[in-house]
Amino acid sequence: MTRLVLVLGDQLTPDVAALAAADKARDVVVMAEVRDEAAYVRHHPKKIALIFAAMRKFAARLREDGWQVAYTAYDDTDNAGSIPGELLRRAEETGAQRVLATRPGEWRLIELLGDLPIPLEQLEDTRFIASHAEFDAWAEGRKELRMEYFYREMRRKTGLMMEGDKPAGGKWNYDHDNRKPAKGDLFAPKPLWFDPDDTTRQVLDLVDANFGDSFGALRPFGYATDAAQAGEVLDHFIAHALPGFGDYQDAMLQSDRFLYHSLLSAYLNIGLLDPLEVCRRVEAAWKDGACPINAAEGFIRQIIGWREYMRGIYFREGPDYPTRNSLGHDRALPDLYWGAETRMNCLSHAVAQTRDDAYAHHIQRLMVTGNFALLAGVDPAQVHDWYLSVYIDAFEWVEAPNTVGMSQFADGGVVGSKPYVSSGAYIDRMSDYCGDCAYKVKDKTGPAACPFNLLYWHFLMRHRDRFAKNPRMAQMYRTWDRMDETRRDTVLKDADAFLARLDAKELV
Ligand code: FAD
Ligand code: DLZ
Ligand code: SF4
Repeated sequence: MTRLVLVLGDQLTPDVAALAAADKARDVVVMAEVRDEAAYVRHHPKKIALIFAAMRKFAARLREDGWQVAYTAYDDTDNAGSIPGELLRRAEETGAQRVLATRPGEWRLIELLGDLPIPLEQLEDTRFIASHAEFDAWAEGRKELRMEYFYREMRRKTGLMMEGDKPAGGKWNYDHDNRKPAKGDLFAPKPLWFDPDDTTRQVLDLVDANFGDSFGALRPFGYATDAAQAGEVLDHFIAHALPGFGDYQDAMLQSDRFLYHSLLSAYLNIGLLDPLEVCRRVEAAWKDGACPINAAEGFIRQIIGWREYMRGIYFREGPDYPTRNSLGHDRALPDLYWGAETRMNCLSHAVAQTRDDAYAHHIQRLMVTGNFALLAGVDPAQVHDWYLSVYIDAFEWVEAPNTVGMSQFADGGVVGSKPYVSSGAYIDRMSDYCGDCAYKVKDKTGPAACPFNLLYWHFLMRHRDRFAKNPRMAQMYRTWDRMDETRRDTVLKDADAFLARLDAKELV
């Protein structure tokens, strides 16, 4: 009996669970570019283009491998507009009475598939290092789910950078060496981009016609759209950027948007690259002496540590996770996130880069856009929506724990033991933004004071009851209490005035 085999836009891996369990001789693969997936948030046009182009090329590859593929293009006249709709249409067309699917990376779609009126089996996605059962077994009974301990389990499990049962070099974590600020003359390698091929050019025209009004520049488009190209990006990263990856991981520079980052997240997340293979390549480079230990360890930690940990949290915490709001924040997301003019140079740069490339690196996401939203008390659901929309690599299983958990502390401390907040001093130390800003990072009050300086104290005071006893934050409250009272009043008044201007949509 024929079955339908669903392959979603982020499941573009030849041995993804549903394909591995299917029978090429009798089953029909279903792939569909649909309105509901393209529009559940206002995706950046580059993200839609990447997914559609990569889907089309993956479908062609499956056909070459002998699979029967029922592919629906976005502008096909009989497109049902949703994944369940397309499955039902194809079931009727082929007479198939069962569906095999790899479990989607988002509760929304898992639930929709669960409601399908024909039998559908959702197989666990095996493209990860830890299964759900392994993560849950690790988490069970722990008071705190700290990434570092989970990461050590993953090192032991994979054997990556291990010498017997000890970490290579004697330390699990070399993060201490990874905090070098950027200097204007830092010579970083350029990322590898591709000229769009015929398939990609057709997709770009389609996206332009249908999503041209969304926030973000569609062209120039240089992302890899198949596994071979993504492999070239990996080779390029290892040869040119990996050696500097550790040292400058947290740095931000106006003249260089990518520094030593890999730009591999989108390719990993849609299935063009395998996370374990990527880590083995990086380990091999370190063993060959091609990069220092802090670079290799730092990179591998991001993938087998943070990436896997975030996925574990998302599925363990359940469907309500993205809606949590433990700090009760309710401010509307300021228009500057959608490109409205701002005098804050750090935000202006991070948003412009997001608009142009659908990319910003981790510290820009965490300590510039995320930090500002948290300090200003923005509704975390709106912040989550923004991150899910604008980044090329954004899928809810990884985006939500990073945004709702790590960045906005809206999960009440599941992911982080304290909120990631900082004044302008951190941004000044790690970037060259402040020198070119209309605000003065050294000013703590007054019309030119850096808004991060004002809002930092405002945040701490708003949430004093909650955080004053946190041992990692108590020092900040002592510093505040030692400040002159008039000065404290001025800081809070200036912060209130700034927030009022922000709410009134004045230029800030
Ligand atoms: P590199 O700096 O080169 O890092 C290497 C790889 O490590 C990345 O490709 C990625 O796969 C992995 N990685 C690094 N940090 C994390 C992390 N915190 N969580 C999971 N994986 C990590 N990452 C996404 O893949 N999708 C998202 O939607 C996403 N949303 C984020 C939202 C916020 C608020 C924050 C603070 C971080 C978010 N991240 C997300 C994590 C991180 O910022 C990106 O993975 C990274 O910037 C991607 O760029 P890169 O490939 O050049 O990464
Ligand atoms: C993100 C996305 C977009 C923009 N479009 C499609 C699509 O048309 N068809 C499809 O199968 N998948 C798409 N995706 C990816 C899905 O939204 C993704 O599988 C879920 O969000 C789960 O991670
Ligand atoms: Fe950002 Fe403040 Fe620095 Fe301006 S002074 S770039 S607002 S941190």
